[in-house]
Amino acid sequence: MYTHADILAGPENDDDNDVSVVVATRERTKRPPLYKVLLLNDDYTPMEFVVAVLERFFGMSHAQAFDIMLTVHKKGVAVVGVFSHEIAETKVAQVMDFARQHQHPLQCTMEKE
Ligand code: TYC
Repeated sequence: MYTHADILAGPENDDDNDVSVVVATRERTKRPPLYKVLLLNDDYTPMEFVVAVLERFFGMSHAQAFDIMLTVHKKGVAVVGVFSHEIAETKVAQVMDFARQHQHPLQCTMEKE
């Protein structure tokens, strides 16, 4: 180390044997957490409405949407997509608003993956 004493002594008189070491630290980049968007089954929302929701808000083909709708109908719940927090929140709000507008009790939620 180049100390105050060394500065006073001058460059020819650096009398300690300290060594300066530069340590490399690994850059730590953290990926943002992802959220699963879940669709829940109920006894009243028409199947065709759920299929329309999956096509409209999750970009699924009709066949894909029908498959996922049947999975929710039979199992009670299914993951319909995985998104950033902000996108997941938007999807949930869009589905809930659309269901409310049509007076269906369809429920959509999100959870950290
Ligand atoms: N269980 C509903 C019915 O029999 C259909 C349905 C499927 C409802 C999926 C909600 O997320 C759902 N009409």
